[in-house]
Amino acid sequence: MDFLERVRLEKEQLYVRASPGRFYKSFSQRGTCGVIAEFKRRSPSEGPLLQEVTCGAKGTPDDVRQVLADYERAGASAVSILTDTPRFDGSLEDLKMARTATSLPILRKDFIVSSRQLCESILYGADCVLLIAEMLEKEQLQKLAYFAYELGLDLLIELHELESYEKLKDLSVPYVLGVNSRNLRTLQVSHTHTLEVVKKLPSDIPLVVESGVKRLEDLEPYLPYKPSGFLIGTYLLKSSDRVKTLRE
Ligand code: IGP
Repeated sequence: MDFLERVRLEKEQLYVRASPGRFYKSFSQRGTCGVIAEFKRRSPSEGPLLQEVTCGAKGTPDDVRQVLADYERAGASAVSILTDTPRFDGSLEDLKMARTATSLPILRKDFIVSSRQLCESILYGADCVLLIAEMLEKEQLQKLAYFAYELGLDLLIELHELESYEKLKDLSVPYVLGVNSRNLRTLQVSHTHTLEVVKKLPSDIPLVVESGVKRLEDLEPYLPYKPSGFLIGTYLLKSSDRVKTLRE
């Protein structure tokens, strides 16, 4: 082996990613039912969300700190930070603040279409990114998934329609599958729909149920299918006692 070949081998060993990260590990087991607790300032369907819950100045990065402290205290397994500005009033500054505020794994929640957004996610401290199957062509979805994995980001890949699972079948990087109860084309939520999708998906892949939880009973129908977790935002943000709500 000549000098250059030796160096190349050494570098390849150094930079090839050996295993998935903390986010993935927290949700890799079906039936553990951990919670990904979400921080978002507003949502297209609900409007502003923080006004009822913060006591200090609103719209400052400090909101993130307060809310995440509650989530951590209540035993969330991970947090999700909305960074989209036009629809959710979020920003990368919120992600940066989140990184200093919690040691829990952080999901960057945004509409990711470019590898530059993946680089940003790393720089601002995310452990994991969301990719939306219905929003991306199969080729683009796979390209972004491989690149994210190479960068050291874990993946939550979400779908609403069962048919979108076709785009993921030959993906060889590890990921957590999210089933979103909200149809992002219409913003309508249907748990009946999600339950049908969950029933038809393989029972051994890491799976998180997302959106539209308005009361604890909304979670019950899913329990026989042993999800790895639930992603909950609005219900927690609007609750007058987030710690108590999450502990229940
Ligand atoms: C949280 P809710 O209904 O509990 O606030 O939902 C989360 O699932 C939702 O914010 C979400 C989302 C998304 C937002 C799921 N997938 C994609 C923006 C983009």
